[in-house]
Amino acid sequence: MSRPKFVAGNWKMYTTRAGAVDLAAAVAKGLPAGGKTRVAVCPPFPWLTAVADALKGTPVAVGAQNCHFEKEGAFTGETAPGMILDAGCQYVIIGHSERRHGFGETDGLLNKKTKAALAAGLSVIFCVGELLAEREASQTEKVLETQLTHGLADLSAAQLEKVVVAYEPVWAIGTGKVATTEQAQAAHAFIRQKIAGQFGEKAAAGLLIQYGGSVKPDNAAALLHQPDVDGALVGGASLKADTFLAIVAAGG
Ligand code: G2H
Repeated sequence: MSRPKFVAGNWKMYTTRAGAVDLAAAVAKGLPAGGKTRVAVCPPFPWLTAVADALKGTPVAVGAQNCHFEKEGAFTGETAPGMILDAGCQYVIIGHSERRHGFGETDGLLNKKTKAALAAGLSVIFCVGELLAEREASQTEKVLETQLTHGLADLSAAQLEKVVVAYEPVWAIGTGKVATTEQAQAAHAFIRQKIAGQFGEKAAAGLLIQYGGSVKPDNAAALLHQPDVDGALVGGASLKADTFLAIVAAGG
């Protein structure tokens, strides 16, 4: 099955309001003519509306980087999926390793967030990935299997159509150590096979699986041409329009 490529920029806790709007506008303006790669940017929460407004009428979608699992309530500092949708977003990133390992988010919590985001009408970029110690102990597949089994539990195959999986080996995030194309392809093929077991062959064949972890213009093309790599979740290199656009261009 031929799948579209999808490149998303995760701006993490960077940019000013003006910088975010300028970056979004520069990305939209610089999209390669005739390019088929789908593109999204995920700014910090306070800039979501401003960036969504700046991108109105362009093909660049907007995503948030996290959400709560309740529709509303006394949850100081949290943001409901419906609010993210209302701010003009189409996507939300759930389960980024910086949430899993920096904020103690568990598979059970991430499952609740995923279900709430989908119920609100958002698409989900669901992140999975192993720590260096887990890879060195040959636990990569076991970790991915557990994260997918529990994180995507109780979803239907129809709901999975609004889920993108991002494989982000934690040891490659922001470290400059990118997975080799062989390591990335092997993990992506494993994820697709696991999804086939969990949701069926059709769902697995249509699933977009992004690679994330030190993606840069000089390694993007090789990664994006792997048969099971359907795009990239880009951190550091998404903070400059020219480097992000070069990665988008590598997707075709
Ligand atoms: C992984 C990635 C974006 P970077 O966190 O999600 O960041 O490209 O900086 O490694």
